Amino acid sequence: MRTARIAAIAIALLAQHALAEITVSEAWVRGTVPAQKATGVFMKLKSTEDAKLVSAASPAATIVEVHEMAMKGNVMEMRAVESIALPAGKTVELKPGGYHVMLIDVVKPLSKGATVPVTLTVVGKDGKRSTFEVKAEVRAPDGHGKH
Ligand SMILES: [Cu+2]
Repeated sequence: MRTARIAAIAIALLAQHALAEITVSEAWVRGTVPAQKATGVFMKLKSTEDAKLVSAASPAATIVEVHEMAMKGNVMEMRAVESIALPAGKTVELKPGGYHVMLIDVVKPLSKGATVPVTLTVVGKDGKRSTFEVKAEVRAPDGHGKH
């Protein structure tokens, strides 16, 4: 029910403000094992206009953050970022070792083959926000999901 309403709002906003159109492909989430509390969501995003991804939410986890992973010296570090830029017409990839959506305090283990809804909030260059839902397919855990 909540999902349907979010989708409807996103469509309404698009119609009113001619916002950037975002195409999402290959959305997936790394599966978790029972003791594991955090994992990442990855996808490819392409916007028709300059925009930025500012936040994410999902019923699969208590806390959802937009993260970046980068080498600092010779240590791989992860941090929350305010936004991820989506330059017009360019495909931005959220992938292991780079940007990702972080699911923290996963409600229950995510097993391979399941689908996780993730709601993304994007701000266009005019400052208008829009929200849309992505279905991320759960892939096999590989033990690298813990940060
Ligand atoms: Cu992370």
